[in-house]
Amino acid sequence: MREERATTRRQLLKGGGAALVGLAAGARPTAAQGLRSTPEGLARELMAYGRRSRFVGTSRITLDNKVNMQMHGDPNGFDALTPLGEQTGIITPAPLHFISSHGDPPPDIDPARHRLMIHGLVERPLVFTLDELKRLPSVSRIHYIECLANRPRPGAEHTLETSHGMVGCSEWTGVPLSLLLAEAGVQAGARWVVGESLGRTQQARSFPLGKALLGDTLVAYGQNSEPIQPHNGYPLRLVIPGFEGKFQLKWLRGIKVTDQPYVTYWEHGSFTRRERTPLGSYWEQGPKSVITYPAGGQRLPGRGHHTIVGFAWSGNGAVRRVEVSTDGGRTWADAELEGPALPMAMTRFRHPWTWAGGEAVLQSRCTDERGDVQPTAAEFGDFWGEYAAPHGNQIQPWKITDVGQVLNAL
Ligand SMILES: Nc1nc2c(c(=O)[nH]1)N[C@H]1C(S)=C(S)[C@@H](COP(=O)(O)O)O[C@H]1N2
Ligand SMILES: [Mo]
Repeated sequence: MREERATTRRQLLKGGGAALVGLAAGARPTAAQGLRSTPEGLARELMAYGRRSRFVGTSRITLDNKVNMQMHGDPNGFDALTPLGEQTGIITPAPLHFISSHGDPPPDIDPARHRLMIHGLVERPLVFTLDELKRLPSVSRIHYIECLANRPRPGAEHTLETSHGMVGCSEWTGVPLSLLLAEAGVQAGARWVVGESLGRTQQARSFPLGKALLGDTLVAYGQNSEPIQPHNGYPLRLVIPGFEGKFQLKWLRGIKVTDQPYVTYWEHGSFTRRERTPLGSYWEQGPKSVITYPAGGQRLPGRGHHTIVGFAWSGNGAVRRVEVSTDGGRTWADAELEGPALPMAMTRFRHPWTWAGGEAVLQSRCTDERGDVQPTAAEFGDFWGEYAAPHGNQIQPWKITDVGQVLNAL
């Protein structure tokens, strides 16, 4: 077997171009491809639709139903975490974007048969096919989506991903909801919008009409220049920049304009607090940041120079400033923002640091363009009380132990 491969490779080296050789050298036929797939065959195959090098194994961290039950009271969900520690730019690759789905596997929607209905308190109820939507003027915008369950937990031995992995950032392409509503004509007295989705549990959520009319809410069909992936809402989803993820319905099939919020099953059951109505919801997420290296679950390879890196984002707009403390919060220094700081998008920061050995506590603090500052866990607790908190944007301190292990310091 080994000799066979060596021969093929030698033959390839004789005949092939440099690019082809590069690909083939890293490619080994998998069981599924069987013996028919020669290195050349595989190289050709990957020219049609690429695949990662076999040396790259980054994947989402999938959560089992027990965790789902604890987090959402949902035994039938599908949840998976973004491998944030591996993300090197502001865009989360679609196959690695976190998943938070309740009660539903992704429905198998035939795009040719899918319809979006705009109805309720409108002058002209409208039904769109996907092709019709795609003929309308589209916009592409980079926005994060974050689940409200994403937060550090005091006393928990969580890793970067189990505390902060329910956020992802994509370039979303679609039609502004404001445009569709203008076509339909919103009636006087309309105040709310109810998004309606397909799927086994046919979930619906209410959000204020004002947000829909701002122009930044999208009925999206594209994610990072491809059709949205099934787990993230294929073929249509709502993208409501800066709002908690729960509102951003996947497998969207209806937009109903109403005069008051609905209290749908999921709004009553697991997504609102105290009041147990959509009015007890929280909307924009506050400024937030987290250091992704060195971060919980990692281990420093040795003393000396390291570059602290992380992400910041805010539901209020763009990130204006990120500060980093390497001494447990006694002193803070401005981190460098890397690349564009876009509104309601993940923004990358970095800060040089020398680990002299011994214990240290690292943390980051975000200030957004509205001037809001990310709270400490203590400030956060004072404000929200004992109650399982919304947004979860408190500062995450990471403790470096004297052997370089990184732990949750809360
Ligand atoms: N139809 C439907 N839409 C949904 C959900 C769902 O369970 N069903 N989950 C919501 C929640 S709680 C979150 S956090 C986001 C997550 O989006 P993602 O799975 O694409 O990351 O989708 C929202 N949209
Ligand atoms: Mo969520």
